[in-house]
Amino acid sequence: MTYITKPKFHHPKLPVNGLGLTHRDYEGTISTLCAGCGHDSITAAIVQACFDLDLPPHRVAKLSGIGCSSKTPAYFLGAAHGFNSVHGRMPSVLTGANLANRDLIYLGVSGDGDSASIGLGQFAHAVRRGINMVYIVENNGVYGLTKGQFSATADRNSKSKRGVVNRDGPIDLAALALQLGATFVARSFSGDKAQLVPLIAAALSHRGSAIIDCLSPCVAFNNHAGSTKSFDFVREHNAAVNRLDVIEGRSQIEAQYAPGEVETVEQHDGSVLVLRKLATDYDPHDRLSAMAYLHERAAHGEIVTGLLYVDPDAVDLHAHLGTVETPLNALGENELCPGSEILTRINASLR
Ligand SMILES: Cc1ncc(C[n+]2csc(CCOP(=O)(O)OP(=O)(O)O)c2C)c(N)n1
Ligand code: SF4
Ligand SMILES: [Mg+2]
Repeated sequence: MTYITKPKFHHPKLPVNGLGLTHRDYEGTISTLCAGCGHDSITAAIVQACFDLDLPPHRVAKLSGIGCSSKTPAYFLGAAHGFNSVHGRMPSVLTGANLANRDLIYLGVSGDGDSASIGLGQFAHAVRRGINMVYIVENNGVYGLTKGQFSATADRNSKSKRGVVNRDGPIDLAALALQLGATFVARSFSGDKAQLVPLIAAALSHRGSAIIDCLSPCVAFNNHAGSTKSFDFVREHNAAVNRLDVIEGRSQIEAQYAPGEVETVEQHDGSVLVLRKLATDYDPHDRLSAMAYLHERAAHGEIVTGLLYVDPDAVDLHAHLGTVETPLNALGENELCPGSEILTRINASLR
């Protein structure tokens, strides 16, 4: 079974938003991810942000690649347009859809493998073109769906569950997005809903490439040697009547802390994230300072979270190309065919 629908009934007194819709109207099918996966928290934050903004779900187009993260669009905005593309190819599909119909709200959801490994080129070109989209990378440093290989965002010298040490340097997608000219760049943590929901809402209101690099722990690939509840132990000590993978449910990791503070978060595998939330006097309007700050804090082993950079006057790909206001897919024959006289003139100008 690839998806499980949710029961339709709900409490009649559920709070409604400005459109008269409840949270349930912004949800999708039941998640089939591992219990405690950070990606589910991001799904909940997307649901909350869209509810808060009174977004009509059918005005949203959600697109993804392949991966556990890329499965998540099934779990929110069930009434939205959806397209689950090929691994690493979501950005080009989103670009095409956006060019054809500029009137929809484009929400791309991807993983660190999807965007920083196989899809790095696609990510880079979508960002530099300034496509009007929200692009969320659910970043766990591994290929969760294919059982925990390092992705290109994994830190040098980090250890996989099998004890392999990663010798490659990491790609920082927020730093890269800044360098590529994204007009909204943020980083957050799946367990910090108080920070993440407003960031998603702000990104949805931004007209340009809005990138959110969201750290999202993978609970499945975190076995400790010697644990009797580890993935390997259970498999080795289990007479198989079915070929099943057993994944232990964990509670989601949460972290709430004030602006300007540093918070250490221990992940399920024992590794530690050192998060620094931007101070309230941080100025997010200076691209160069944002880049310098990211690198400076990274040198201290800290991961900066918050709104790193925003250009409130951003213009998108359609403005760069000078396309008409009417979505291209709504143009009729009259607009698309200028008539033989004008065509003759164009042809003459090209001789
Ligand atoms: C062209 C292609 N190559 C490889 C794969 C196998 N594959 C599926 S998902 C995945 C990695 C997913 O990692 P990530 O994007 O980080 O998502 P996560 O599962 O960690 O959320 C890979 C390598 C594939 N489906 N297609
Ligand atoms: S394998 Fe990791 S990323 Fe995939 S659903 Fe499980 S916890 Fe989430
Ligand atoms: Mg991943």
